[in-house]
Amino acid sequence: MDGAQLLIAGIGGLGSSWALKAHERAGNDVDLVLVDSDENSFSNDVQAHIIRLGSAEDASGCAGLPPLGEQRMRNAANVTRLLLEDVELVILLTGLGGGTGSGAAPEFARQARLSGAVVLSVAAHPFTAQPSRQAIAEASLIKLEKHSDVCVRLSLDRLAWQARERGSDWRLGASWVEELVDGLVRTLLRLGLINLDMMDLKAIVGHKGASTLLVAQGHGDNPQGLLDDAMSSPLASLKLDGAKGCLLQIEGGPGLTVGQVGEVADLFTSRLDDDAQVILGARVSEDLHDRMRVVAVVSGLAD
Ligand SMILES: Nc1nc2c(ncn2[C@@H]2O[C@H](COP(=O)(O)OP(=O)(O)OP(=O)(O)O)[C@@H](O)[C@H]2O)c(=O)[nH]1
Ligand SMILES: [Mg+2]
Repeated sequence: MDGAQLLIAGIGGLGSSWALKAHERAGNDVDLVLVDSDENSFSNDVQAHIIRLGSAEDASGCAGLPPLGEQRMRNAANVTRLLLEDVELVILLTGLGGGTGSGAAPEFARQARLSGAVVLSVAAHPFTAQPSRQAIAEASLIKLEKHSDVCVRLSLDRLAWQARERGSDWRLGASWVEELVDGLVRTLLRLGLINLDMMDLKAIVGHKGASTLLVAQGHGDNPQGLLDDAMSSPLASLKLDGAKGCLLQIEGGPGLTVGQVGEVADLFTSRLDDDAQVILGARVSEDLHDRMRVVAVVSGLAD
């Protein structure tokens, strides 16, 4: 799609660190905003918009108080309005359970939708060993879901487990989040063989019910492996059965064939409702060689 305005928004400490990483990969065609009350989230050498929630004197977070985070976000509405003016899609990343992300993320999403953007949120849920943070997260998630077109819930337990498997730090090694954002950006920003655009995305997220995002990478000859990879992502729950809508972007190297695209599409859509609306896009990326990447937005799921 030509000229779509995409914004990656990182809210709170964890959200900001993810957003920075994701933006590094997605490149400069995409805008980045970091929203936090903790100065540590804003490294100086980065081209990001910054929204500071709070004064420099108490610049160390909202101390687990979501109402404070929410109030400060509301107070920043004038700044946010300017930032969001031409934005068509917001990819919002946050970790729930603290004060800033839990309070400010739903309010940011609300403001973004008011300004006409589609909002895709990825929210990390705290470790099960942190019950008070879990309670904060649950309350916040209800609001974030309400104000997002798609809200994906990530489990930190599963992320940590997966990072251990890969031998990386769970906090920095959230490569799954980076891949997801990168895939979405590629899907919506760059032209493909079969072009997908914001209208397609809007059509899919317009279905009633819950929705989720999937991302997978694998070998072009092994569609089942791609699906398995998508299903092993650190989402808290994934039940695709009966979904009413699916936007599917399939990306492969120069050798990508129509047959391969069809095979992957069949497999990914086999569990959807018989009458599901499926919108398919495909593109060739030199850097993928014999690998394939799939990004899917699935909607109309049972709540
Ligand atoms: N165990 C552990 N969990 C963390 C750590 N950092 C973040 N988390 C988890 O990630 C969630 C969100 O944390 P942050 O992004 O730091 O919170 P915040 O939005 O900045 O909120 P405040 O700092 O309270 O204003 C928390 O609820 C924790 O579950 C950490 O260093 N150790
Ligand atoms: Mg913090």
